[in-house]
Amino acid sequence: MADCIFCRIARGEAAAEIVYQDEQIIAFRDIQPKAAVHLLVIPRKHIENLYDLGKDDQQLMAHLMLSLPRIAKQQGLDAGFRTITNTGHGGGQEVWHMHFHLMAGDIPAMQ
Ligand code: DGP
Repeated sequence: MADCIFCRIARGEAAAEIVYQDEQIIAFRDIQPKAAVHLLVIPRKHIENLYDLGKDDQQLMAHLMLSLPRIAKQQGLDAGFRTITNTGHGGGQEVWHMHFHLMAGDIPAMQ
């Protein structure tokens, strides 16, 4: 998606503070952090949200989910972390490229 901000970050066309990347996923700091550590973990592939996943995405999603604790540990988050994925307007999604918020330290209360 040419004008998707997270696609542009994944392609290196828009700046972001990247903390991890491989062939399939990329993790970078949220521009509006809501916790002491607030990362966004995304697939490079443009998938709008969880509703947009297909059967072909099983390996990608397994890789992404397995990467979350590894990225957290790389950030020194040995005591735990919170992941949030907002899906659709009803879920408060603002950026329409699937992402997992990975947060720790002064994390906001659940609503
Ligand atoms: P959500 O409501 O789940 O769609 O949250 C989108 C998050 O993306 C929000 O916490 C702010 C963050 N964000 C939006 N634009 C940018 C950007 O250009 N760079 C970075 N690093 N984060 C962004």
